[in-house]
Amino acid sequence: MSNEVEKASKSHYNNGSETIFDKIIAKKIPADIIYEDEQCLAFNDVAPQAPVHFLIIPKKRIPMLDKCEEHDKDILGHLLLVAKKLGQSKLPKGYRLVINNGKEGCQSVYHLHLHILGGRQMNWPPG
Ligand code: DGP
Repeated sequence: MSNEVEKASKSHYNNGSETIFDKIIAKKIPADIIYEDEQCLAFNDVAPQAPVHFLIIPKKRIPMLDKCEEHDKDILGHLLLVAKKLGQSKLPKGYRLVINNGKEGCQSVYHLHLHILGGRQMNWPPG
């Protein structure tokens, strides 16, 4: 079992309580931030799975995709458009977008995040 799968197996939905990503948003702990606007933050993943691997998170505390509602459609669209903008500029040959949702989806941090991976040929199907 990989480290990331093990972490996900020990994590669970936390009723929307604070996560490490809230501390990154509040700048209480450091992160390698590559983009920020009023609604979201992007920073390099601490455990990269590809030469380029960063995360885009909403500043609003949304624990996971499953908890998104109709009123979250603007922020969800915004996250995708930021992913496109950063992906196009940093990974012009292509990139992958991943959202892990829940235990079997391998989610370990219960604050919604998009993984953007690239800088090498991606394989399919993913593990
Ligand atoms: P997921 O398994 O989809 O919940 O991915 C969570 C990701 O978050 C994982 O790839 C590692 C990353 N991560 C966890 N804690 C930190 C941290 O404190 N800083 C940064 N930069 N990344 C983190």
